Amino acid sequence: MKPIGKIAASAMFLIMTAGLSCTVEKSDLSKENLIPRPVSVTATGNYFTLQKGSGIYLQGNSEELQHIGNYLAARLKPATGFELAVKTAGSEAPQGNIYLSLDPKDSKNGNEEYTLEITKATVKLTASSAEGLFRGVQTFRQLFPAKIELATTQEGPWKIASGTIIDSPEYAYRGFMLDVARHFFGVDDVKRLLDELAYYKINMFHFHLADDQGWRIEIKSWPQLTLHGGLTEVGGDKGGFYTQEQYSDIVKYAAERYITVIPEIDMPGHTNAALSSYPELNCNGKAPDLYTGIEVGFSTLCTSKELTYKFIDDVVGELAALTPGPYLHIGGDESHATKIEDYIPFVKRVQDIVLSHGKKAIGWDDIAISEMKPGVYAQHWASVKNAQLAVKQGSKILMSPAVKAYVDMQYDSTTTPGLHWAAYIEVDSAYNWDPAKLIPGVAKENILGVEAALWSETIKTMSDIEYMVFPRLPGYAEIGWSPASSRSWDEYKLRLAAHGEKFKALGINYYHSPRVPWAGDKK
Ligand code: IFG
Repeated sequence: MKPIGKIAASAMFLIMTAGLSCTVEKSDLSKENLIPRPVSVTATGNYFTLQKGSGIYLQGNSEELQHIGNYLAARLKPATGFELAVKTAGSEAPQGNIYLSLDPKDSKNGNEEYTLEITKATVKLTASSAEGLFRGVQTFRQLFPAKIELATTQEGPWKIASGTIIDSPEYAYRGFMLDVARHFFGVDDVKRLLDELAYYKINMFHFHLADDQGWRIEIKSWPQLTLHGGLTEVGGDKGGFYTQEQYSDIVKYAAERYITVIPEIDMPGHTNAALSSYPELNCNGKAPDLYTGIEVGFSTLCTSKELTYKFIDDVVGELAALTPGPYLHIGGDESHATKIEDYIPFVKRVQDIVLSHGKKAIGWDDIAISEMKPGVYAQHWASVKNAQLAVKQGSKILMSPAVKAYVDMQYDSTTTPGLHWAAYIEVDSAYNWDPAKLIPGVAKENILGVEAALWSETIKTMSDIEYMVFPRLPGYAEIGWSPASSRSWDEYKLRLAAHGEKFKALGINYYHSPRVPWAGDKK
């Protein structure tokens, strides 16, 4: 071969190999394991790489933007070791940075919509409200490898797939309820749970603060409620309670994660702790003993005494003043010790008391047998009839069907802890339902949203909480956020399987359901 030919041949070879060696493998944003599944994802095949020198640029300088920028920097720091500067963006758009911007237009999808645009050069997260921006930050976090959630510095690179995500929720109310009355949980446990809920875009935290076994929130005008009523819990261990300062600390922590706290004072039933604290609250003037069992339906406030309504007004007044959110939950369930002719006027009067303190009332759907005032919501848990009654009264329904959404239900007969009076609820069963198709006469337009509930008769520790809540919670979050038409267990279970690594990185004690092909289990 002539020398020039040789040179041409080797040049050709070099170009070929060079060409081969610098073809970066293509990414596919649409194959990322995001939960809840976003409404629309368009992949562009590149990668954005977070670098040591990357910054978080705020387009606008509101306090909320600053807070979200700082929150994101704090989430990314432990595993990457990067001190990401949070700055107000000028006109320049230096490469390798993240841009957060608020574009407050009158958004059609409620105020949680966001758009996440990822290119090789930059990440741009835009939303019409800070809440929407915060939800988009959770999606952004999920795009990184699971090790991003570890608390210690890890090897990079920190690459995420490029493309555009446009997202917004189906339901405005995606909730979780924690019963701290049967067993008490301290502030740190509640904050840890709030962080876990925020990761899956849950936005409502229903706090079941009082029941037969314990009163858990300090009421300054009725101090014995906690000094006596907070002394114990199911099984007779030391109970506990939140001072108003601690309650406010929890409310603030939740608000920083755009989660609204909804306090519940269950009444007229489920009130033994209050009745045991004040003899005068009892019709016979005698205070019952504190109760450490798990029966229900044996207690009732004295609906015929005026003092009862002063008590409720004082409690609701103090709680409303501590609660920035619009809702206050009045319970109303299982009032088997209250005559129906007393229950009906009682529930009407309590709704008025809540309204007089500037809050909207929510009650378990038992309250539908009374008159429900405009704007009062019913939380469906067991009675189809009550839910239909509530819709007939023009109310919206918060869907918490015990057979699907009670996460104190065992996964199967071998689960400890948990109960199974409603059903055994494995992870697939917890996901395989559509709230808008569950009850005849309760359609999507009648539904406020969905809420998973953890009753704590058998739940004693944070580890118990996490075992019962995960891996079912991401499914409820998706039911509340993503269009029902896009949901199928066979597709979802693969995304959930990939979240096993995230649960591990977050230190969550999750149930290793055999129904899920966990990534770590690959043979
Ligand atoms: N039903 C009771 C709860 C709790 C629960 C345990 C409601 C509304 C059974 N009421 O659910 O207090 O005991 O699964």
